[in-house]
Amino acid sequence: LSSRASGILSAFNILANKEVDGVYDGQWKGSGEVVESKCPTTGEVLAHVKTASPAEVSEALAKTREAYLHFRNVPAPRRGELLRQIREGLANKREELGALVTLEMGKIRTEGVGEVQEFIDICDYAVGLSRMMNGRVVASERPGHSILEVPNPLGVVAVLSAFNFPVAVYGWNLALSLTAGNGTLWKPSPSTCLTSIAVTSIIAEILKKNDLPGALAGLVTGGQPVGEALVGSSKVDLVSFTGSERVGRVVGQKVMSRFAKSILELGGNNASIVMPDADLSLAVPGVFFGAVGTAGQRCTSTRRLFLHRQIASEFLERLQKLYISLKPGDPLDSDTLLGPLHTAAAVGLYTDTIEHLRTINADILCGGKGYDVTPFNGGNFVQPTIAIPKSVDMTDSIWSTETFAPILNVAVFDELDEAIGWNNAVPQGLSSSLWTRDLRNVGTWTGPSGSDTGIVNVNAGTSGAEIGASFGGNKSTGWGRESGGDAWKQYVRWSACTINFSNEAPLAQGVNFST
Ligand code: UN1
Repeated sequence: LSSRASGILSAFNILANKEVDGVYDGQWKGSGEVVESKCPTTGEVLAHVKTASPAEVSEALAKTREAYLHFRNVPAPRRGELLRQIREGLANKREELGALVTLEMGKIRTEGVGEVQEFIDICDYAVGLSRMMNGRVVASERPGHSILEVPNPLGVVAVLSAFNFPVAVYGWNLALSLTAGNGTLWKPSPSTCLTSIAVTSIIAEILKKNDLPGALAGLVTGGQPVGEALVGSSKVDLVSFTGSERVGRVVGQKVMSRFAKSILELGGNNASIVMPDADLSLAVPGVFFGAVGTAGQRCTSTRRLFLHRQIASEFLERLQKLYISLKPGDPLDSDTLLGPLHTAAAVGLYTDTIEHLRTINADILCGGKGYDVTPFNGGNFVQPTIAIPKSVDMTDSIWSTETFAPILNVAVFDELDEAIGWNNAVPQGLSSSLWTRDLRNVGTWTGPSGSDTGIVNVNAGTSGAEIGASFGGNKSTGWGRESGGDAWKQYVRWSACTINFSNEAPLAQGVNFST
């Protein structure tokens, strides 16, 4: 193994090319299929991970349920104190964990560390929340009666997360789930097992110090069979799934068929709209980061760009300059802005989409292929691409399909309403952004005839949301909400409790049932 990799792995006691346990339920184990963790930058195998066997998945589920039965009686502010310690544990390893994300996922260093920061931030949020998870008192129509809306811990939350945010998405879910008094079982993407093992080991240590069962934050690595076992299990009360629309459709239906709860974070197909009055010195770099940051592998990445005719050519000229200045590099180097795609399969999807752009005679302004020279042989590097398809019919697959790669499709408009129509005309509804200095445009954009996405920005790009607001999308993105805002309300069971403290027992609505 390269020294580049082994130093990073040693911070988490992961030994080069040794088999690593990929299951934690209070104890580390793993006797299922062995999967490789591969570095997307160099192609080298970082480690072999022993994933969960079917028996280990059921055992972990039973242990997480048991842990919940204990933990639900721990007062919420004490649960908050646990979150505070987890926050400290993560902050102590921020740089190391960020580097591991970069090594295993391929995103650049500042984004790897930024993702750990999101987990830290949501822990801070959860500490406060632990003293504010309030129900309410409702006015009863009957004398001597109170109605209380009470949140109680829900049970077991299964978190199925994706490769592109191997730390933050679990963090959002775990922080709320723990604060709400639940047990959580995590199935990460099979291609980012090492990161999930490192995160789990940090949390396990803190649970141990607090005499709490490790299965409160359990881990089952593995592929589709592990996911299916969790989604189908009557022992799981809430499934939080991040991934493709195709898989999300199956997950949603399965969970619904047993009347459990789900949070779905599926595809994004996010647009930026630039008005003629926009400050281009903000808008150009904003779109650049949105489209090229994380090599276009965020759910929130900018995939569609709608430019007002008056500024279109100037905007594209300035944007292309930034694209051309990009050099692929080792994402561990602090001056690299463009790392590799996560897998070779992702390069295939990129190539297919470029091929499609060529067959429909799109104008490819820059990019459109791999690099002749890359930092390491074997890395999944592709050139960020700007294309102008001939058609602006958003139902064409080039516009309506999400390709998880740095490809930005551009169209030119004359009226804001037309651009908003395009923004809303795709199945997905995660994020969108408008660049303007005109207050009237802002009102239209954020109002009833405006953008229909779950995240609606003004003079800020489509990606890079903070944890304080709830994160999620509408329509085929799945309507899920995680992280801040009111998202915590999904991680509890709600009961309306009517308490009669009078000496009479009147019926509601004045119904008379006396003999
Ligand atoms: C994702 O792409 O799955 O808003 C999550 C952002 C990040 C999270 C993205 N805070 O881009």
